[in-house]
Amino acid sequence: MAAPVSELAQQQTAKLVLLGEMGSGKSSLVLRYVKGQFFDYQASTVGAAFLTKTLPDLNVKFEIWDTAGQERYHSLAPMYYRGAAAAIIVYDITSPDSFTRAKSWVRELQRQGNPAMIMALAGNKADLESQRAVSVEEAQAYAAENGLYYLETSAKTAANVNELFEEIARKLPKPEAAPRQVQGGGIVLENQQAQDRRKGACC
Ligand SMILES: Nc1nc2c(ncn2[C@@H]2O[C@H](COP(=O)(O)OP(=O)(O)OP(=O)(O)O)[C@@H](O)[C@H]2O)c(=O)[nH]1
Ligand SMILES: [Mg+2]
Repeated sequence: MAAPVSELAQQQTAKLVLLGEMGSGKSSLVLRYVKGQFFDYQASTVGAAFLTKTLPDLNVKFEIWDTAGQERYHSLAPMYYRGAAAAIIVYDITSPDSFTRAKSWVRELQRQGNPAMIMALAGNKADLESQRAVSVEEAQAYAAENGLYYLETSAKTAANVNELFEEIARKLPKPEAAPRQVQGGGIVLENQQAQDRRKGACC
């Protein structure tokens, strides 16, 4: 019996960038998601860190750029968000300044990012409810106005971390499948990236 189309689908590679104020928890979210780890002391990122994660069920491989929040690295950011299929903008629910900074990242991406980019807003450190300084209602309203997918997360407890990345993977536009005739009369489906690779296309 022929394999279902879903089994023939090519793996999709998607560039994903994390942006947000220093200390909001970008690296912690990525480490929790990719390695299942959390550190109470997490060194501040220098430049950016690169990690990958494959989601076999969704046929997606994320190439993740975890950027540095320190202002002095701001000028490097376009290098990481350009060409990204998705961005996670992180703020810390105990820090109103980090929410303001998140909004300025959203504005920058709206002006200079890929117009088709999927943008997610993550209110991190949700485990610190007693120190909350940004309400769910305010963040939700802002996200709705700006077409952002919004979740509160905790890298510490792992709450909503898998959900955040998986929902982004589900929202990625599917690569167009073009039928290709093969010997024996069968048809295989391959995506545009695979076709480009065969043609030797680059970058
Ligand atoms: N309680 C709590 N602490 C967290 C959480 N996420 C991160 N932290 C802590 O917050 C601090 C900063 O986390 P990082 O992941 O380094 O933050 P970052 O956004 O990568 O910071 P930069 O690399 O400097 O931009 C660390 O001490 C983490 O342990 C969380 O969900 N809950
Ligand atoms: Mg970091």
